[in-house]
Amino acid sequence: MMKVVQGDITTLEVDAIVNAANQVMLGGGGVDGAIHRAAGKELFDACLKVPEVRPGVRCPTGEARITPGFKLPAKFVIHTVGPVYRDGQHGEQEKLANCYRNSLALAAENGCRSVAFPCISTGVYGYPVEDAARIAVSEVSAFLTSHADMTIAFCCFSDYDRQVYEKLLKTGGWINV
Ligand code: AR6
Repeated sequence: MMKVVQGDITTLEVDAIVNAANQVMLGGGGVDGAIHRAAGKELFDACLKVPEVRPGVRCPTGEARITPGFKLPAKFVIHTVGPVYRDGQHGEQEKLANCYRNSLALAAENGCRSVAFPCISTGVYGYPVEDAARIAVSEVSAFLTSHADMTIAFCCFSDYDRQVYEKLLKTGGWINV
């Protein structure tokens, strides 16, 4: 099932929380900073051990990597890197969809039954939340057709984001985007 929650993702008691990271994967601002602060220094050390695929890139845009959650209530952190939004004409949609697809595949591979996502790319990376939410809900609902036992939460930080997701789930407006 899918659900919408509002609040700080670092407090959620789920099997995995997803981090809106950057390619270097060593922390940053926004939800990334909050997750690193709450998980503790061990998360930084675990990220450092993730091999670079090329200099300065541990996780290319659209891909995902998993680490333990350390001090978090969540068992795992799945780090994914959303696209920086330019104008919607530079493959942003496909890259954002890949974030959800790859994060969910990694969660399933690691036996997670409950996963929480923040609104990836919609902060510093500038993705319009309405468009990002349609992609998020579309990918999650497609994934759930073959993983009906899993619970996926969209963890919204703001009232506005929560309303966008709630409206989408209520109207089914994500179908065929
Ligand atoms: N819990 C849930 N959501 C949160 C939290 C929190 N504690 N804190 C912020 N958000 P952003 P991006 C929301 O900017 O756009 C970082 O520096 C926030 O309100 O965190 O993918 C990384 O290192 C927004 O809705 O991620 C990258 O460099 C959403 O999380 C870059 O920012 C995503 O905003 C990634 O940018």
